[in-house]
Amino acid sequence: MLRVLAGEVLQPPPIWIMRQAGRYLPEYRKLRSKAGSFLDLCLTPELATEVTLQPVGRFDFDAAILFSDILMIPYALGQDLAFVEGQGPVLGSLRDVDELDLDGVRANLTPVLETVRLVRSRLPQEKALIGFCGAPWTVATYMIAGRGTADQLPARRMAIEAPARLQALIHVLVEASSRYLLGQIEAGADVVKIFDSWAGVLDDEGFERWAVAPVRAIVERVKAAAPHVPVIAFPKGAGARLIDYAEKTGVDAVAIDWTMPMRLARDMIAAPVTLQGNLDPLRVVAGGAALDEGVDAILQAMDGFPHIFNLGHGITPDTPIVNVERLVARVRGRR
Ligand code: 1CP
Repeated sequence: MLRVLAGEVLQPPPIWIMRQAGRYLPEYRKLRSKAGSFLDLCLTPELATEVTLQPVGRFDFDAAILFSDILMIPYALGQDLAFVEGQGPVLGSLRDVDELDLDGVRANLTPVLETVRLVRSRLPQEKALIGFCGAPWTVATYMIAGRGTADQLPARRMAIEAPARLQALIHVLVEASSRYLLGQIEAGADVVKIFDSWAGVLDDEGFERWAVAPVRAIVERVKAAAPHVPVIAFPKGAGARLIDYAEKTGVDAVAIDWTMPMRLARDMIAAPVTLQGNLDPLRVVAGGAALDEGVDAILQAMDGFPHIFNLGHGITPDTPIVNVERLVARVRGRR
């Protein structure tokens, strides 16, 4: 995967999948029920390490991704956080931005950095370890709404009605995310990924200000301290705005969601970057011909280009394991 991130074309491409550790795996469900809360799981290095390694052991993926969550940053900054069964994340009301404690990043996320260290020490050398954080905009949407919403209306309203307040929050998140990613790199992450799952709900001006600029600021910070570590960004729903996203942010790779044809992304993106993606997760739920055809179309579109195979968003809990096996075999040309 590191070779492809450096621009090399490999056949077959490396493969990992978003949310590869999670509820579709029986071994995850078992460990999760023992761990107590999801937050406890993320903050217990021994357990988080095991969960991180589970899918790599089972499917022989080319990379492991740290088991944690993008909402660990608000937690570390002092905002109350709980993951409520059947409901998802619930955050306490957002205090004055000045009360968010940047020193909390290193202080409260020490166990997560310890997980990175443990995973790197147990992961086979030829597999990459991906560290990650949420992009400031996406993390802000949860901090502002206090939960997941269908359209992130509360944050979008703030972006338009109170941009100075949002800017202050984004500023804190850029700083927190930069420190957090550098901590993960120090602990052994080979690659870092910035998840901007809600980039697509912004208008054009908003996209520049809230999605592009903060990610560029983080990339600059990371590259200044760790120039050799590749950065992947996932600006979900960016659509036509992918054209100069990589150039403007300075990332090494862009993860593409399933709504964007890979051939279009390949031809449209101006910078010479690696593309990751982008099978519709529902094709893995369905399996059979729907899966095979989806895989083949992506492989064909990316033939001759630096490509990391992945889904266009996270794998869903109802995905049959046999379909994941079929996916990996198909990508590697064994089915
Ligand atoms: O009880 C459980 O098992 C909780 C389910 C769960 C899991 C498995 C949550 C709660 N987070 C995670 C892990 C997670 N989250 C990883 C681990 C590594 C992996 O295997 O991929 C990663 C990278 C994330 C990142 C994440 N969390 C994103 C960005 C990527 C994406 O999927 O768009 C987002 C938006 C979140 C927020 C979040 N955390 C959890 C949930 C259910 C949600 C979505 C909330 C919502 O919008 O409704």
